[in-house]
Amino acid sequence: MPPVPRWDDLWLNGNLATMAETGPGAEAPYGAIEDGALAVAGGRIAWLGRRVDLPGRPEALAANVHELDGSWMTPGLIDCHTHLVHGGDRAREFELRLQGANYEEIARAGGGILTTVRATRAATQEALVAAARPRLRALLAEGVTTIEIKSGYGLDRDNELKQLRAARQLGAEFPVTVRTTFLGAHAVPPEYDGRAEAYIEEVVIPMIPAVREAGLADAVDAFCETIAFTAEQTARVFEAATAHALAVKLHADQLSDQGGAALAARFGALSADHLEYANEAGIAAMAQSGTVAVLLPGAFYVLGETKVPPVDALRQAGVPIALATDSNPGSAPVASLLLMLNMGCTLFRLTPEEALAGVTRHGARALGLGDSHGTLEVGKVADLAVWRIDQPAELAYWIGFNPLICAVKNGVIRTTGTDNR
Ligand code: DI6
Ligand code: FE
Repeated sequence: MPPVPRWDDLWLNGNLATMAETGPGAEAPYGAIEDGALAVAGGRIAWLGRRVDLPGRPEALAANVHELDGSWMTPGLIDCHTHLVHGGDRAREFELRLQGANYEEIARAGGGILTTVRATRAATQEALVAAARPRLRALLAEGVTTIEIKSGYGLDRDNELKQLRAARQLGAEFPVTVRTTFLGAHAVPPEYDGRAEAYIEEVVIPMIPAVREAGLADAVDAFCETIAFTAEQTARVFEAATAHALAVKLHADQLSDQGGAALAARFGALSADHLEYANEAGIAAMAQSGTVAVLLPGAFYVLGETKVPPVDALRQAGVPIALATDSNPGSAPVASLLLMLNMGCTLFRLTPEEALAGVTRHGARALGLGDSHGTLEVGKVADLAVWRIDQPAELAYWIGFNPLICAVKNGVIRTTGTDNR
């Protein structure tokens, strides 16, 4: 009788960019192990290392042996900040901005986020899911295996719940982990015009225990900005989230310095996102609290911003830096995470290695998934991406070219239709 294989799958004859800080390969750039091997059992990574160190003949070790054929394997990519579920689009505002209107003026005139609120309220859950599917497919085709999706275009109880349910439905339909974030404090809805406080107290705060009990939200986010909510209002939301044991995240210091970075840190936020205008004290506080900086170069690019986030200061303080699409109809009509790697490097001067860490190890941490996702390490979930590239820097180098061969979600191979083998 042949020996019973120990592993379900064994990947061979390629290179691993583990992105890990400890374990095999950790001391090399990208945590690289050239001519490596990686084994999967029960949907988790069971072994990885140099092929020559495999404890036996491949066929004797695993039920299925896969040929990497010189390609590179990375952790599955993580898009840790999106507004993927929404009604309609804002191409009209794109045209207006090209004619000179700016994002804040459009928002103050009742357009911007509120345009999308009207379209989202008018859509059924099924219509929201249908509209999001092609964008999600585009992200999955680039090796994304985990995505965060926020609410924030419903701005009343039923419509926020509808958005969160649509996000959960996408997670049930597609081979991807969906983390949902309640962003009730995204904008003041028309029925509360001029009464932001009342909106926070009457709608946002009561919804926090409701979304938690319904299992519809993994975290709570807010938009702290002159066109949205003050630091005090944001703190009220965070107090409620904390009281109900929900993690917090913050749209912080995107368009102006609101002390958002320090506020996020004060509440031990998982992440503070955007951060173009973050100040030194806020960055130091983030380093202390272990809050991840999520940089969103797509929004920076689309809005024609000129003030880049303080990357050097974040680096020096040792703040982990993640990168995400911010996929949303207004400031970031983006459905490519690979493009964000490129823009993170070209616009924000991240290194390609930092950019890749931003959509793997640090992206996982920004979602509270650092123990289970984001690196190639024994015991972690087998979410993997396999690329037809000669070196990992190519993931940030190409523009509009997708070198993915296949992705693996919970140990199961997901093909994409592209044939880069
Ligand atoms: N900042 C953003 O980049 C998105 N939300 C936010 O608070 C933009 C949302 C939109 O314009 O629809
Ligand atoms: Fe956003």
